[in-house]
Amino acid sequence: MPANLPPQYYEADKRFRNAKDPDEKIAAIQEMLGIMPHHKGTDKLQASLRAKIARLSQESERTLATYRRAGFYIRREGAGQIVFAGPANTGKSQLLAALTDARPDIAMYPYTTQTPMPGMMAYKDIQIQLVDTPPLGHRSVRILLSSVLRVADLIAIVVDLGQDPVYQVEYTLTELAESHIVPPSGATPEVTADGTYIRRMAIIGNKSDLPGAFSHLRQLRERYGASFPVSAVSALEGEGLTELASALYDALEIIRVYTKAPGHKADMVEPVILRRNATLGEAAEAIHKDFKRELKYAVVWGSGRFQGQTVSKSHVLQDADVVEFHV
Ligand SMILES: Nc1nc2c(ncn2[C@@H]2O[C@H](COP(=O)(O)OP(=O)(O)O)[C@@H](O)[C@H]2O)c(=O)[nH]1
Ligand SMILES: [Mg+2]
Repeated sequence: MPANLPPQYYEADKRFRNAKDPDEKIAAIQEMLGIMPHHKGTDKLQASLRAKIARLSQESERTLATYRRAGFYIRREGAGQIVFAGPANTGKSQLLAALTDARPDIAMYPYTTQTPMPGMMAYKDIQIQLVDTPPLGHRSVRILLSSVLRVADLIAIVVDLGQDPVYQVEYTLTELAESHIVPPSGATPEVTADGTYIRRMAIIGNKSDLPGAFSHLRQLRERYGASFPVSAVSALEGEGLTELASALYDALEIIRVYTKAPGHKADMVEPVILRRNATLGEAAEAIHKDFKRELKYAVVWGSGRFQGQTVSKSHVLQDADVVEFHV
């Protein structure tokens, strides 16, 4: 070990040794490489860390290939990926069928759904991917599903409003915590030091048509309303679906930005999807990684103080802005 490594290096090294899967290990090593001073004295260490990354990448690919074969890998499509989670029979599959063109099996008995199934939900002029999943509770399901849940943009906890809703949410949160997946609390990074995955979450109370649904919904809102968006729907009767789509879009915390070339009409068909509060510079980067550097300024219609305002890279964009880039 070369001397003079900063304390953060040893913290990252500890994370590496505690990491449970190859991707977490790779992230820790990359952090170590970033922290350590680069000079002759660290050449050997750098080379050995890079070799470790290469080996772990192969391992990670193999794991992913296994998941793909098993169907527990869902390719992300559209403006965001929302993964359903919850106990059996809460109507997750019915909800996917109601909101998308996907046709999952729906049945009165539990464990009808055995693998995750995606579908695309149209919202305004974009498509949001929804993923139906097998119910949590089985260790094998939990292990395989964790790879899907950990990368979701939003986890939608689906509960049955005909039954004790708080119990169902607590059960789901406990199951997710077993996979090291927790909701955000304050300003926290996506993956914390101890390998916990922080994922945004929303609660969907389904079966609003059943007796008792009204008071169960009130219980949900009282208990969780401050921490999560809570929606009520009946997937069976098609009640509340429009409001749900809009609540899910809001919970994704994304914006749509339309681009325009100077002298041309704006492309109002395919918006660029950005995180809420994204800047003009980030919009340019999303289009092409070198574009941010080349960009001089832009003209914005929508969020500017007046229409057609010239703005710089640090300008914060809003949903539905039209942006004309100048290089
Ligand atoms: N009353 C009522 N029943 C529903 C609703 N949504 C689903 N169900 C029924 O609940 C059962 C379980 O639905 P399913 O979608 O398979 O649940 P999953 O296990 O969460 O995927 C089926 O018999 C559905 O017809 C709803 O909104 N209202
Ligand atoms: Mg199902």
